[in-house]
Amino acid sequence: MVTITSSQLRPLLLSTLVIACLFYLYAFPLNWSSGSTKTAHVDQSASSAEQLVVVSEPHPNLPDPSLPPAWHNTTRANAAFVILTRNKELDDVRWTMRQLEARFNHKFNYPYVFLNDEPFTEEFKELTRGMTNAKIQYGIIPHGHWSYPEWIDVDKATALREQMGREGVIYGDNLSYRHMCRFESGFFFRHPLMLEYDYYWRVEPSVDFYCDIDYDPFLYMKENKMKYGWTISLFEYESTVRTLWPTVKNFMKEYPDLIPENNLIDFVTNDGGDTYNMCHFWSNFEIADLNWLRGPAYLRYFEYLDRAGGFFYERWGDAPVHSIAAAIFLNKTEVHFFDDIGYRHNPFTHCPTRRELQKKCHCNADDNFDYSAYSCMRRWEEVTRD
Ligand SMILES: Nc1nc2c(ncn2[C@@H]2O[C@H](COP(=O)(O)OP(=O)(O)O)[C@@H](O)[C@H]2O)c(=O)[nH]1
Ligand SMILES: *[C@@H]1O[C@H](CO)[C@@H](O)[C@H](O)[C@H]1NC(C)=O
Ligand SMILES: *[C@@H]1O[C@H](CO)[C@@H](O)[C@H](O)[C@H]1NC(C)=O
Ligand SMILES: *[C@@H]1O[C@H](CO)[C@@H](O)[C@H](O)[C@H]1NC(C)=O
Ligand SMILES: [Mg+2]
Repeated sequence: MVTITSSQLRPLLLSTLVIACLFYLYAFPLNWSSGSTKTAHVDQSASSAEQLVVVSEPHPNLPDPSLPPAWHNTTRANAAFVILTRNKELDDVRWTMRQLEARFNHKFNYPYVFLNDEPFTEEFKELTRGMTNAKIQYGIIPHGHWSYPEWIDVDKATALREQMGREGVIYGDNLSYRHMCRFESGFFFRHPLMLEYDYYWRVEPSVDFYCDIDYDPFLYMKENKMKYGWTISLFEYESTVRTLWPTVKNFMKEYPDLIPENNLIDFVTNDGGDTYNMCHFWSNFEIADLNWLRGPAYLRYFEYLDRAGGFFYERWGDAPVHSIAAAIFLNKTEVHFFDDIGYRHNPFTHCPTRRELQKKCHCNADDNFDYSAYSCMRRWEEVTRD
């Protein structure tokens, strides 16, 4: 008779178990794509293994991984990034493109349009070309879009600029900054390279993009008939726009037919239109409709402001100019707050705070600017509340 000691029993039991398992698998092959695995998983988590093995399920708001990604849809908007910049900002441009590509554009390949008042260097072209698979176009700004119009008194403009400099106004004594603001207010959208596009996303060197953008914001704008999109709003320096609102009021009086009744004017005024409350969308980020800017209402408006001279005699920024246009010409269904686009332009950050958005971002929600003292977010919410 064969006696089995307890030390011999263990390997025997083990091999019996293995053989039994193999037989089970042979008889009932596992089908990983069938519902049976799900049942097995549930059974397991119900047992004592629950404490040891925690399976993290995908968040229900994330796209279903078994479906093709959203960007496999080949429908794209007719759109481009537009970046006004100088050759010396090359490294800052690359810094930003890296994030834009990683967070969004490697999946969509929207083209880039670079604009400059001087020719781009070969180095600039070569080292931006290397950052993306998308088409890149490099444009020079026509002289008339970056110079004094003939009706401006240059001596008066110079004197007022020097005075603003002495008063310590930010960019107060800076002529190129004024050309930049006038160009962004009235000309970028009619640069020859921009004429072929319907939507633009404005980007500046050295800005940050913090969140995965897994859908197409251009198509979102198009499908929802939206004309202007933003992420940060804030108060303007009053000393730069003293006569802007009086000029806008005269414009509205002269062209009442261009002003729809149901607009967003209360975003920029707290007293029914009497004075400007300094609120504006920060225009270093914009996703918007080029045909709106190229349309008769906006062009009339820009021409009116340009004639008034405030781009040179004061220091009107393109941000209040665009924002006031959005407020007087558009309604709340046509202006979109891109809460899901985490973004920083020094010194302010928009970082989504809702948990399901935050999960796709690498910014700190505590840095979110939306409800700080200089933000116009509260005004926006009051104005767009139903
Ligand atoms: N080509 C060119 N671009 C400029 C010039 N000045 C400003 N920019 C661009 O215009 C945008 C706004 O200028 P920036 O200095 O960032 O102004 P800020 O954001 O108001 O402080 C940025 O994209 C700059 O690269 C200039 O003289 N020439
Ligand atoms: C696996 O399960 C799926 C879904 O239940 C079923 O369609 C498929 O035929 C099964 N495959 C095999 C080999 O049993
Ligand atoms: C004018 O402003 C630009 C920013 O747009 C800045 O880079 C430049 O140094 C300023 N020039 C002077 C003379 O302050
Ligand atoms: C907003 O304007 C659009 C275009 O003019 C119009 O179709 C829409 O009905 C307006 N919506 C509201 C809420 O006024
Ligand atoms: Mg900037």
